[in-house]
Amino acid sequence: AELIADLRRAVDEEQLRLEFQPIVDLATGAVRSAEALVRWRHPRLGLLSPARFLPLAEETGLILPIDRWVIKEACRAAATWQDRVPTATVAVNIAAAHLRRPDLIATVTEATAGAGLAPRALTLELTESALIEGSDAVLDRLGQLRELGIRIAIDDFGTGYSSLSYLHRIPATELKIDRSFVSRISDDARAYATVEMVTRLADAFDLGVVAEGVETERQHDAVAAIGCVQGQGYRYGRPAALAELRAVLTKAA
Ligand code: G
Ligand code: G
Ligand code: MN
Ligand code: NA
Repeated sequence: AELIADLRRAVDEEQLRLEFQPIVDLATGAVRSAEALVRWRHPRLGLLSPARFLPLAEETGLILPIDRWVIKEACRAAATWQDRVPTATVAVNIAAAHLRRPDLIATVTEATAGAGLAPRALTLELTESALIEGSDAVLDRLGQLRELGIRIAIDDFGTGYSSLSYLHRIPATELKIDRSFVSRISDDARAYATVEMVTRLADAFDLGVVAEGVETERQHDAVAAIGCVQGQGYRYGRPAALAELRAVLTKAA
């Protein structure tokens, strides 16, 4: 209960901060995008990871102001690296509760416009479980976001209860292959086949594809050999402060 009161103050008192994890082009190693991940610098408990406070935030509805803050800050951050790499994009995680809100569109367009960021430089990451409860209203909303140019990634792909048919309905621009498959890719033929299948699926649907949680050289070689286009994971960089991300962003050849 005390933590709830603290969390309520956290947004107002600027205790939240963002870290950015690079997403690389597997063929060239170039970093042209990053995922924003929220942390809470608690006055007494120190730096808390999302796992410590997001469940509470979702229960109490505080996830909405948190996500709004994250969207706004991520857009401002991305605007600062456009001079370096004009095509660079930033990805933010969006809670299921947010997807159900009609004002998501206003939140997103105000954030991009306010930061002077092109809508196509922002990717919203949605999990399959958030999408599966998607009503027609949610699908409409996603369609409107796409029309505005906002990119839509399906996060943790392969772990939800989705059927393949929903890929026909959701206007996604990319799939992020869950790290549970990538982490087993070197010693589990089924995990390998899953990554391969999702990569082919993404190609066939003309979607981008990101292998998540790449930690080792072997995992990198495997996802690259499969033809996965992008990768994310400790092999390429941990979530880090904005300045560090700026330093590794690489211009397109
Ligand atoms: O950074 P870390 O690995 O601890 O993140 C754990 C989880 O928290 C991830 O699943 C990620 O999607 C989620 N997460 C991180 N930042 C945000 C955020 O700003 N908003 C929401 N809704 N989820 C986030
Ligand atoms: O659910 P989502 O994909 O948004 O989660 C992203 C989370 O995964 C972040 O909290 C990040 O810290 C974590 N992460 C990123 N790369 C790696 C990795 O290589 N290994 C592990 N174990 N976790 C990772
Ligand atoms: Mn994510
Ligand atoms: Na993910």
